[in-house]
Amino acid sequence: HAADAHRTDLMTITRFVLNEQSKYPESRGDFTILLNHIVLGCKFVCSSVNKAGLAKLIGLAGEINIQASTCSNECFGEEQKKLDVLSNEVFIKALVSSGRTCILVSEEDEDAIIVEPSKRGRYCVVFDPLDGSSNIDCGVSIGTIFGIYMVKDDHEPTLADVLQPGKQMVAAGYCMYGSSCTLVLSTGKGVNGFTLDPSLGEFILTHPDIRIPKKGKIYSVNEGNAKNWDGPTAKYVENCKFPKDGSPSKSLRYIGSMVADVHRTLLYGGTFMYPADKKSPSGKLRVLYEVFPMSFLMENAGGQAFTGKQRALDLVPTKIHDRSPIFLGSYDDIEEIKALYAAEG
Ligand code: AHM
Ligand code: MG
Repeated sequence: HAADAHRTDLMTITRFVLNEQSKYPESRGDFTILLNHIVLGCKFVCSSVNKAGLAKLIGLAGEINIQASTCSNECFGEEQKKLDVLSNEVFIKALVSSGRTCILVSEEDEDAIIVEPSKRGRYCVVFDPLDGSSNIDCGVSIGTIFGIYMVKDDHEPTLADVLQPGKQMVAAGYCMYGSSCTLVLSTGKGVNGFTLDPSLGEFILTHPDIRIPKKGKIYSVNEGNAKNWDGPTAKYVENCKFPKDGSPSKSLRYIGSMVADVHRTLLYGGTFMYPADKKSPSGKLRVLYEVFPMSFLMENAGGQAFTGKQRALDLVPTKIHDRSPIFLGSYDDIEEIKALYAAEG
């Protein structure tokens, strides 16, 4: 039985990537090692996110204990680090110690991190260690987003190595800390999803070859910004609610965590948008570590990603924290948005 075989012949993320990389004779296993360090970061953040509510309670108990001086400072004395700061530190340390990176860009750090020469490798990693900050304190899904570039020779790393169009990425993915912990990855040939089995501490292939439905029934956008939208965005959302061709109106779903909203879009189809508006002419989301990785995944799953002007993966960032409007999702739905922008001129 196929189902039985799966139960005893586990396809872990490491095994999956090793299989993939073995098709390239020049592969030296560096990518697998890098990915293992990213996976370690994801597992750590997952466990911290799961304990976050509990940690507050333990913190309270700690104060009582400290008064009774039964507990050392080590357990409770230090004020708890914010989850996003903690996640950033964990990822930076994991990436540097992999010995496979040369430059890192994190949403949490203003400047890029140039890895010290003795720990350098060929990969550049851009990441948002914990995205969806407004959802952290209420236990709603949040996630980590990452994109990976590769440098060809071992020149001194510079910003030019990461200020590259998204289509040059060699891999991208995200990890969602939700009802389960799910890691979605593309190395440029399709998209695969892995779920953390907490009893094994391993990500197991649960969503092989994810293909986004060609057309969807959902749209996802912060409609509170509608008064500042441009014409094509307003018209598209109007069409979702009051279709002119007799088709049923679409459902609105918006979590406010890009990872969760994009994950749903990948699996169920439809559109996710963070458009430009009069107040933020470049939208909100960051090109390098939000727009690019998600656009890379969308295209690899058969969908599209559009900025309102061009294919998102063709953008050339000029600064590491650049922003861009983004419309991504099902192929046909993004075609509709592109047509509205084309009509606008
Ligand atoms: P953050 O980096 O402060 O968490 O902001 C990014 C998040 C995305 O996850 C999400 O798509 C978007 O902000 C939601 O923004 P808004 O609250 O304006 O709708
Ligand atoms: Mg973010």
